Amino acid sequence: MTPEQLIHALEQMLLIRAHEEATAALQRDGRGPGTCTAVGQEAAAVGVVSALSAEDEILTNHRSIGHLLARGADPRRTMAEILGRQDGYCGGKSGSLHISARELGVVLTSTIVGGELALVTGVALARKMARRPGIVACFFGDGAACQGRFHESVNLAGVWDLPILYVCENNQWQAFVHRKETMRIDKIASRAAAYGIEGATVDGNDVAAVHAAAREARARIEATGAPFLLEVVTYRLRGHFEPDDQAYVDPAELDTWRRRDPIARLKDRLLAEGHLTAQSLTALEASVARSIAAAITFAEASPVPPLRELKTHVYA
Ligand SMILES: Cc1ncc(C[n+]2csc(CCOP(=O)(O)OP(=O)(O)O)c2C)c(N)n1
Repeated sequence: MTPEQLIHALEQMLLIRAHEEATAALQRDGRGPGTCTAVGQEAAAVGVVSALSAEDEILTNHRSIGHLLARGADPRRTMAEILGRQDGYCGGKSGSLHISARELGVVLTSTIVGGELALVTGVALARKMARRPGIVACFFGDGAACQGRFHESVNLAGVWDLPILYVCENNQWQAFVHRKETMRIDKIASRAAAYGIEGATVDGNDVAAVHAAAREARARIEATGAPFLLEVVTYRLRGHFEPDDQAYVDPAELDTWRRRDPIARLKDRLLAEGHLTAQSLTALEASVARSIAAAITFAEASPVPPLRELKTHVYA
C-alpha cells in the first residue's frame, strides 16, 4: 500500500473503532441495543475490503460493521440501522445483526453462525452462470470454520470452481469459548488442502499485510477460477457482545493482544516513516470523532419505522 492508501486505511480503521465504541456506549447509556463489536479486528476488515473491486460482492457475519464501513457505508445510516430507525440501510428492521446494503455489494449479514457460508455458494454460482466479472468475499469466524456448513461450502465451491474468497477472521474466540477448545490445528488455512484449493494465513493486525494477501488471493481466484481460503489471524478485544465483562478471558492473553492493536501499530508506522505528524494525526482523529457524533445525532433524530412497515420486506 502507498503512504496515501495507508493513511486512508488508518482513517477507516479509526472510524470503525469509534463506531463500535459509540454503539457500546449507547448500549451502556440505555440508548441503544447490545451489539457484537469487532474492536481489534479493524485491519482485517479494511485490509481485505480495500483489496476488492467495485463489482465484487460481500457476505458477512454478526461482526459486520467494519466490513460495511470499509466498503464505504455511510456511518449515519449504519448507526440509524443499529438504533432501529427508518433511515438505516434496511429501514431500521435489521438492527446490527442482519444489515444488507445492495448498493455497496454487501449482500447480507448472517447471524446464523456460518449462514453466509451456506449462501455464498449460491451467490457465486449465480455470478458464474451470468458470466459477471468479479468475485464474492465471504467473512466468517473461526467458530464457523468448525461447523458442517464450512465443509459443505468449501468442498462444493472447490468442485464447481466458484469465485469465492473465503475470509476466516480467526479472532481466537467463539462467543465465550476459546478457539483452542474446538480445534487441534493452529492454522485454519491448512484446511484448504483438504478441498484441493489454495489457502494462506496472514497477520490480521497488520493492515498492509492483510491487503497484500487479499490482493494476491483475489488475483489467484481470477487466474485459476477456483476459490481461496484466507485466514486472517487477529483478536476480539471486546466481549462477545455488549455488555460482556470478559471475566472468562485470560488477562495475560488479552494484554498481549492489546499490545498488538492494529490501529496503534499503523499509527506508529506512519509516524515513524514521517507520513503523519502528531498534529495531522490529531486532526484525523478529531474528524472521525465529529463523523461519529454526527452519525449519532442523525440516527437519534430518525423516526422508528411506522407500524405499516411491519409486514413489508418479509416473506410471510
Ligand atoms: C448456528 C448458530 N449457533 C450458535 C449461535 C450463537 N452464536 C452467535 S455468535 C457465536 C460465536 C461464533 O464464533 P465465530 O464464528 O468464531 O465468530 P466470532 O463471534 O468470533 O466473530 C455463537 C455461538 C448462532 N448465532 N448461530
